[in-house]
Amino acid sequence: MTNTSSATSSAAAAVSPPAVTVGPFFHPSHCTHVQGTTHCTCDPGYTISGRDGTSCKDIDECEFFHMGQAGRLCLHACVNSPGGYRCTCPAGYNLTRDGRNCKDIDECATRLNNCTRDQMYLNNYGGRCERNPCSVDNKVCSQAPNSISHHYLSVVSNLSAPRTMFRVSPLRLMGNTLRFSLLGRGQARRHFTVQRSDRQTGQLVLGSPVQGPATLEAEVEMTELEKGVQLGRYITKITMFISQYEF
Ligand SMILES: [Ca+2]
Repeated sequence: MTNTSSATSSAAAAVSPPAVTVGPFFHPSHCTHVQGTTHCTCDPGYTISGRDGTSCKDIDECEFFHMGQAGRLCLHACVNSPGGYRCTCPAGYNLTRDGRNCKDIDECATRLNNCTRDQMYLNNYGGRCERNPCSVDNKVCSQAPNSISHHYLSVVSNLSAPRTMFRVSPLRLMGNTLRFSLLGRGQARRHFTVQRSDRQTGQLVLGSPVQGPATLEAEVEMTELEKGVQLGRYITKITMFISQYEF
C-alpha cells in the first residue's frame, strides 16, 4: 500500500509534520525501503493515514460497508472496533452464527425465565391517609372514612381469571362485625367483585381476563360495626396497571 494524502492531513502538515499517531485505532505502518523506494503496509482492518504514510488508521467498516452488495452489514447495529467491527442485537435477541443477523431468544425454551405461568405480581407500593379524630358534634367528620389507602398493582395482559387481586382486613378488630363492599362506578363493577374470604378478610376478585394496555380502578370499603352501630369506615383504593403484553 502506498502513501495517500488527504485534505485534512495536508492542512495539518502545513503547520508541522504530523507525529505518528498511536492508540487503539492507529498503529505505525510497516515500511520497507528497497532501492530508494519506500513501501508501507498496514495490518488487516487498517489503512494508511497521513501524508507521510507513517500511520495506519482503523477502517470504520460500519460506515464504509453500511450497505454492501449482500445487504446491510449488520441487521441491527454495527460497532466499530480497532482492526475490525462487530454486530450487536437488541436485548432478547442473539447474534446468529454469521455474526450479522439477530435471532429472537425463546426464553421459554431456554428456561431463562424462572417464573411460573401464574406469576404476575410485578410491583406493589402504597400510600395511606388517616383522618384526625372527630369532635363529638361533627357529623360530617364522623361519616367520613377513617382511612383511605392507595395500592398499585402491575399485571400482565389477559391474566387468567377469576383471581383474587387484593385482600383487605383490619389492622386491629374493634367491633363485632365487618362488612366489605365494592364502591365506585360501572367500570369497577364490570371487572371486579368483593367477596369475604374469612371473618376478618375481604378480597377483591377479578372476574374475567382483561386485555391490556388498560388501567382499572376499584374501591373496597370495609365497615366496622359493634351491635349495629358503625365504628369506622376504611377505604382501600386499588389501581391495576395492565401491560400490553402477556409476558
Ligand atoms: Ca474497524
